[in-house]
Amino acid sequence: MATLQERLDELVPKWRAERAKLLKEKGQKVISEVTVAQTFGGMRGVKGMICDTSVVDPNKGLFIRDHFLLDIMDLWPEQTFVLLLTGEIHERESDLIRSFRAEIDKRAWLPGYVYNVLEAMPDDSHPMCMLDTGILVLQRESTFRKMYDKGMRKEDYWKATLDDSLNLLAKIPMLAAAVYRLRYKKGDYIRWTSGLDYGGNFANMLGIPDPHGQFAELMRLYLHFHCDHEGGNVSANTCHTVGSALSDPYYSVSAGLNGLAGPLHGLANQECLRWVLDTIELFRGVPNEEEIEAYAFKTLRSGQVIPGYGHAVLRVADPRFIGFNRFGKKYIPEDPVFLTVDRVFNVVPKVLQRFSEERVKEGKAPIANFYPNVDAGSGALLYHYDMTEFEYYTVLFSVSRAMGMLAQLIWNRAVGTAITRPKSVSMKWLAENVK
Ligand code: HAX
Repeated sequence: MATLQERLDELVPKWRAERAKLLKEKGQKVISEVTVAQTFGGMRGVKGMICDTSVVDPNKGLFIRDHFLLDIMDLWPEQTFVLLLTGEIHERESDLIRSFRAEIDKRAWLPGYVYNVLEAMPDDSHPMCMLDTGILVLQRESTFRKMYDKGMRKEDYWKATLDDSLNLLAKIPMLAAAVYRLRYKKGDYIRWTSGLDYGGNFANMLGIPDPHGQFAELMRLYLHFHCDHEGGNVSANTCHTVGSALSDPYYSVSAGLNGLAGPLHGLANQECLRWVLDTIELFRGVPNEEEIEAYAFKTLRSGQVIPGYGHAVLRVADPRFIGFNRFGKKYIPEDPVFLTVDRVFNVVPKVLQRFSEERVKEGKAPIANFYPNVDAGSGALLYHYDMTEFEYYTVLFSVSRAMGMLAQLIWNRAVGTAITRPKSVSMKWLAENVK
């Protein structure tokens, strides 16, 4: 039976040859320049790192390897991870996916000390803090660290990284489900079920009643959609930077997820639902378009952002938002929260455009993108299935994003990218040197 490890044994030498060819033929060519504004502007648009797992086209959205997200909506998370890593779509019941699932089954257990640490945390800890702490305490299990200490060869770094990654892929959903059940007092932990698919297992361990299997379907879609968004976003970039120092995947992924926990990044999904529910509460039911417009302007004029709208790279409605919207229209078209999200989508882009024009008149930067991002609609779906604890939503995002971060780490170790160390400059240097 072909395994993921065996397939990578075949692919890694090809990637290395491709890298060597690119560096030999084009190593000294220029692909980007940097303005003073970009040094203050989060390096937006500066091309300065490599990532093969996915690409975000500003005018289309996410491509996983070369596949547009909405063309591969029916992939299950185990297929998604294999696609991120190998660039290949393997059928759900292919030998490779079945052996991958068996590999995850074998590794899906959590040491007792992880539960002890979680249970010792304060009752009001943020679930993201619990998840990231759980991943960090698992670090003692790292194969990479053990092999490195024994003098592992550089060419083999990716193999130990893959081993850690498979363990993390198996353990993170368990850990995330344990955080949910403990933090929200849902009763006993629910263990992993051998033979059940990855998304189905996660849904099952959360323990949300799911008589028609729709919540499991939502989890598969959720894990697929949030998996990766190229290399420069805060979480992927942090994970990459920490990993570039040869910190093992436990340190690297935990660090990346700490970045995902910021409200301008993954935490926006909890903020979004809160904003939508506030409108429903304020207007005592699904608000009409005028009411949404008034509330949106009020939010903006009080100096806050409208969560779930805008993006650092995208300039169109995020296909992940569109995909979740399709799920909602199929299964819960009459749900009031879903209806509100849909109505917000009709109104907020126009509001942001008008607000942006006002900003420009006042000499401020325009808002670059008026459209919804991934976080604008997913909360309404979760809420419908009775997962009402919004602080938990970024944990779901994390279970998925770990796939992309791990695939990127393995790829970087396989190809051999260097420790990250861009050059910073001081304000004095800019003042004196930029003519
Ligand atoms: N509401 C109000 N103002 C907004 C805005 C929004 N939704 N989106 C952008 N702006 C403002 C920015 O705050 C910025 O204002 P200042 O110059 O006063 O600082 C100005 O418009 C220009 O910003 P931009 O170039 O359009 O956007 P950035 O690349 O700087 O920021 C953000 C991208 C996603 C951080 C931004 O659009 C935002 O804050 N959106 C709301 C939060 C959100 O939805 N975050 C999740 C993004 C997706 C993600 O990473 N998920 O994990």
